[in-house]
Amino acid sequence: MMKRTGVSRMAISKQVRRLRDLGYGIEASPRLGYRLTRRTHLPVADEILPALKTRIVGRSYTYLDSTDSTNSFVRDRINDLAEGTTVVADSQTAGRGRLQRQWFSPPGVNLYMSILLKPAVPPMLAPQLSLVAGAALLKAFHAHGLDDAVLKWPNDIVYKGRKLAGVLCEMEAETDVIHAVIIGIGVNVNIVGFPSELKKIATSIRRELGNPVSRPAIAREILNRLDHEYALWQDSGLRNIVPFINGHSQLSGQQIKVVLPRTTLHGTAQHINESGHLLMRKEDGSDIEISSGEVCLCRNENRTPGRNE
Ligand code: BT5
Repeated sequence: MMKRTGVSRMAISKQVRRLRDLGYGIEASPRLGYRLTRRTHLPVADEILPALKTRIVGRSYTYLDSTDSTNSFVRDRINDLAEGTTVVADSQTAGRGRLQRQWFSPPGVNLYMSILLKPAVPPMLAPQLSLVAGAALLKAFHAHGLDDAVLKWPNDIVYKGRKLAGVLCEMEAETDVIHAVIIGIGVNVNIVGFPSELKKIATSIRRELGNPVSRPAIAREILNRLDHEYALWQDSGLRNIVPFINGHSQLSGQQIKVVLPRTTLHGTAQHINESGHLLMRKEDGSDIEISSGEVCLCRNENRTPGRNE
């Protein structure tokens, strides 16, 4: 092997040690060489990069055993990292959701990843990237047999009423220039035991399909699809993305409550428009465009009709 590859025996055995540490099974036979007996289920670079067909996403790839938050890891290094840099961790000690909420991030079971993008668009368009990521996630899940996965505007992927994945889009910008957008994606892949506060509201791919799935396979699918949706968005904004999302939107036609900083609105969710905003029909029949906010389905709520809190 040494003669064929020009790589020294020491260099090979160092790589073999590294791969074994990552969980690969490698048998060594004197004179014959090495044989791969078991792949790893970790989303390490060796499992991801050979299968990426991307233009930008995953151009640089870092795998971490553990970090506080992959979004924070990228944010602390924005100026040194190229567009497309992808950071994936096996666990997070301070995984974040929106508005300082926590993202439950235990080791060995899920995907926690952040992708750095540097789009040349005005900062007001950056929130659209949540929907770009949402479309990529939906397509990845549909391709893995989760046909009923839907998007709960603006950033949740929900399966039969339970949250399967979340997107946290963070931006570094000045008034009219984006320095970077970090797309954080958390996916419940093989977790089956949730803490009590999440039991009724969360699910995982494994719970829904009934068998464990390969984290690298899901990661590859998401990254390939994200690259494609990002290219589409750079070409034509959300025009060619929202029709797909509207076809898989949990909220369409539902009674909803939108919690805004100063008020709460009630109405019926309509479609998501090409700006990425949610249209809601109020009880007086007028439509209002919602650009951000917390949305709750009102199905089981008792409330006085015609009142906006
Ligand atoms: C989100 O926030 O849904 C965005 C989650 C993004 C997580 C990724 S992981 C990689 C990257 N690095 C980070 O630090 N974050 C990103 P939000 O819509 O605010 O939802 C948060 C709420 O979801 C929590 O308050 C819980 O109710 C619930 N939750 C927490 N962990 C969950 C989990 N693993 N699965 C389902 N629901 C969860």
